Amino acid sequence: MSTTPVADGGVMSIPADLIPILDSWKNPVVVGHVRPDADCFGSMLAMAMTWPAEGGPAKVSLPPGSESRRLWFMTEWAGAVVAEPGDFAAADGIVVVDTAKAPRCNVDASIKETWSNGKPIINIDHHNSNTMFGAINYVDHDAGSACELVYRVIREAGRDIDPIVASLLYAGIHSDTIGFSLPTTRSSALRAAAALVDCGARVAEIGERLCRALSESEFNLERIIYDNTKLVADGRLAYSTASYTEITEAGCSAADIDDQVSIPRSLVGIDMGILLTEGKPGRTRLNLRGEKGLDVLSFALSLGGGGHHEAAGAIIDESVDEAVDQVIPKALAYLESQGR
Ligand SMILES: [Mn+2]
Repeated sequence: MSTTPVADGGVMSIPADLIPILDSWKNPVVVGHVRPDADCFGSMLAMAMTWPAEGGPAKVSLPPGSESRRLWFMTEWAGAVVAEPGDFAAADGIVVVDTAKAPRCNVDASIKETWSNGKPIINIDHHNSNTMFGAINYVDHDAGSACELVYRVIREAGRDIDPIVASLLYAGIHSDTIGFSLPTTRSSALRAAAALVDCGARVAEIGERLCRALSESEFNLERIIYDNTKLVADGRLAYSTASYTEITEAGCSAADIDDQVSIPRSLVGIDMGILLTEGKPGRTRLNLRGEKGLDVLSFALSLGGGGHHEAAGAIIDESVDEAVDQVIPKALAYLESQGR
């Protein structure tokens, strides 16, 4: 059933069997990655709305801990129904979006080992580190977002795009390209966004909610991350940190860590930006960003993580201070090895 798509007209074509199989499923469940971001919510919810189950909406896997204060409006717009563990057993197939590898799938802890048992998986993603774990894989590394790929699939399938689906997809494209500002902003992303606006995407409201809607707690966390930012290696590396205590005292939790790596990253002239956040005591998440074409994916992979060439991440089972001591010297050595 596996298909190798080929480039066609500038974008990768959809595997021929993807849409017929999707259309044949009566009870799909849609899965995204742990700590879902706007691209993950948007691609999951748009899939679930466009390929509903028989007699009701398709179920989306958003186990406890998936709630993001800033992004939960997307699930409310979609009227999403959250999958229970039993829904996986009843599913005839599973759609996984925006997720590089099966262990990163956001499923309830009680079914962590069994959720995909024997079910065909359609894997729609844009991560360079995608392991092609699906029966059908539509993995386009050149796409700026998973939402752009879901948009292509919906279009190719000839299904309607109502203003809610349009808004969800637009939000994901906007967010994963950081407001159409990253090198991943290809013309196909802009064309998809334009078409979604024509379908009724709520551009201004999404801009407001994604870019200008910080709670006071999130603002306080940003203040801490600004304050903790350090510029080292003659300005080639900027990094910042938030310890578990700082995160919780700001009134935030691990679910509020989203794209705050853009704070150290915003310094001019850097090659790499890193954010280290201790969402749980003794467990530190790294967000890595490469500038001027620096590939941070191979660095992330060397730390057991994954992602995209210019945006990647990893988890270190250490406190944030320990993680800084371990990671920053390795990051400096990595920069050297890349001739930076
Ligand atoms: Mn994405």
